[in-house]
Amino acid sequence: MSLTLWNSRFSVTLLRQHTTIFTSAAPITAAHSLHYNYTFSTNSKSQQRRNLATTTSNYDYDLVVIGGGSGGLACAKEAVANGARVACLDFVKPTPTGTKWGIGGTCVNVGCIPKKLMHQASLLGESVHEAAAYGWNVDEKIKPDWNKLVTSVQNHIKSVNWVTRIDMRDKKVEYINGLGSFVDSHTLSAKLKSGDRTITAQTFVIAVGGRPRYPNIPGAVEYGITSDDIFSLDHEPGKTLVVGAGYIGLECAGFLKGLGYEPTVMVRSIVLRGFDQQMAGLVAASMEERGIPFLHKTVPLSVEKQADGRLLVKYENTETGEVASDVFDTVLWAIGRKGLVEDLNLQNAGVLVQKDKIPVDSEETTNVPHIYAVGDIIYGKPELTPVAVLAGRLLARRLYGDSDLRMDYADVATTVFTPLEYACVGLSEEDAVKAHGADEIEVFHGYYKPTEFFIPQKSVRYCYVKAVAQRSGEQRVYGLHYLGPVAGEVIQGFAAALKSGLTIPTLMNTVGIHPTTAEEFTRLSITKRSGLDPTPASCCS
Ligand code: FAD
Ligand code: NA7
Repeated sequence: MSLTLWNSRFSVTLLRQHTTIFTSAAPITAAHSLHYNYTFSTNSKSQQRRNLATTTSNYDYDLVVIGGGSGGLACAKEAVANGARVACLDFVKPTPTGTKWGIGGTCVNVGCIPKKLMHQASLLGESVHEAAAYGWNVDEKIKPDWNKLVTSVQNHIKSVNWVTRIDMRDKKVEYINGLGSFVDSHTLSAKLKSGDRTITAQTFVIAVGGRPRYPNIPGAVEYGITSDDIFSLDHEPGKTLVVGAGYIGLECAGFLKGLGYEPTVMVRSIVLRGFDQQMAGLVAASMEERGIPFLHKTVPLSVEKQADGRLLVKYENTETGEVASDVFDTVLWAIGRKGLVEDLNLQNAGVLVQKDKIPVDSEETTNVPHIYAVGDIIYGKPELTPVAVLAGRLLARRLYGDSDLRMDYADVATTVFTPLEYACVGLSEEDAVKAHGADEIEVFHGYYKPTEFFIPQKSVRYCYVKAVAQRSGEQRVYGLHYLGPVAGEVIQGFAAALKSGLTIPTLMNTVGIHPTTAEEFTRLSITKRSGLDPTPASCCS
């Protein structure tokens, strides 16, 4: 008896397992798939791609993924699920201070996950103080234990590393703990603990991500640390200079302050480049209000270790030329990340590089047709885990499944986990004005007062939302910006609405959930153009 299969994705799985080629337009039978070779006879782009990805089995693998982080793992697992033979290489070079970690990449080990846990630890400290106002009897002298926090965070990370290894084994992705570099466009050399291994593949996906940059000044590498070290630091960071006012710099300064340390943020030019600058200003102001000093228009010149072990940092104001210095316990560089192209020997494969990143087309193909790239390593795209994951998964489906779906890099929501969190989706006000002209943009905005802030008398000064929209026509919403508690949770659903074509009338006809902070988006009525005061009289007006 033969089983008729109409599902072309399943058909492709059989194709991988039995290396047969068939027309997916016609129904096939399981018996056929085992015994007959079919002729490839379609012009569909996805099938041409799939054909190219698996034309011969002379290679060790159909696919080798270089990099076992968010994008690489998602791609490798999805490729196996669609029938490909896949190996995934991952290797972590230790930081200058010797920090290293396991499988899973940046997000799990030294990024999103430990960052969110430390942010949570810092918010909990705040909550304990608020609890007293709510009637809890709390010991006034509560203090965090840095080593205990680091141990808890690292234990969680190790458990995720372990689960990742098991998951790879269960899903039949061959894990190779080695540093990959191209010998030619179909051959990779993997540096393993046990020696070098040569691996060939029909297709490669480069998902090597990036690592923090160090400034080129005396003492930077010897005495400074980065986000790669902070989450496993074996001593309290103490008074910390955070150099860089991007996403990572502000987040690190935020949780360090919440944990009781003394961070200072050094800003070279502007805060949160690439984000809406009104919101960036409010984020910085909300941090300053909490006692985090910002050294504006300042760059570091040198770091020296004093006899007492503390770090003397000399710095310069770029506007006045004035040179000053201060002493810190820790200097944390958060000045951006560089793509890990160096070890790959991309010239051997003929892959082009642009500013230590890899340019790709809309299907994540590099200039070499059978070599792809996803995640932080690609040029000009958001450096975020869900972006890497979805791009990797969709690529695998296009290569080995029955899909033509491409990654949409537009309107990706994100959150900056500062003490008062900032989340956004879509265009900043300035980008909307640039794209459509100031006359065509209406900005609805308002300050608001979270109900739960009243009893502990928390500052509501910077709780603010705005919607950047088309002024006429259907009043399409181009961007949403939110500064306040649980920002990521608030903006996620609105991101789906925005991608679905949200308009101002729809937003205003949406009934809010009261009393929440997310409902503030449904209560927006004041435009910037009107000049009316966006400060609310009460929580429920
Ligand atoms: P990675 O996760 O970096 O994985 C690449 C892997 O490849 C690494 O393990 C690397 O060691 C390995 N590798 C490199 N070269 C080779 C080679 N030649 N051979 C073998 N292996 C190699 N994103 C969010 O969405 N939300 C957040 O809250 C967030 N917070 C962050 C906080 C911090 C402090 C940082 C640093 C990042 C944060 N990110 C966040 C960004 C997120 O971590 C990255 O976007 C994501 O990890 C990128 O995934 P990837 O697969 O491209 O690369
Ligand atoms: P970003 O967002 O690129 O920010 C880097 C910051 O560091 C930014 O404020 C820069 O100022 C500043 N910078 C850059 N070089 C220097 C030097 N040499 N000296 C002083 N200050 C400097 O990087 P992040 O690491 O915060 O985040 C990267 C991504 O990781 C982020 O998008 C998340 O998705 C995860 P500038 O504005 O250039 O003057």
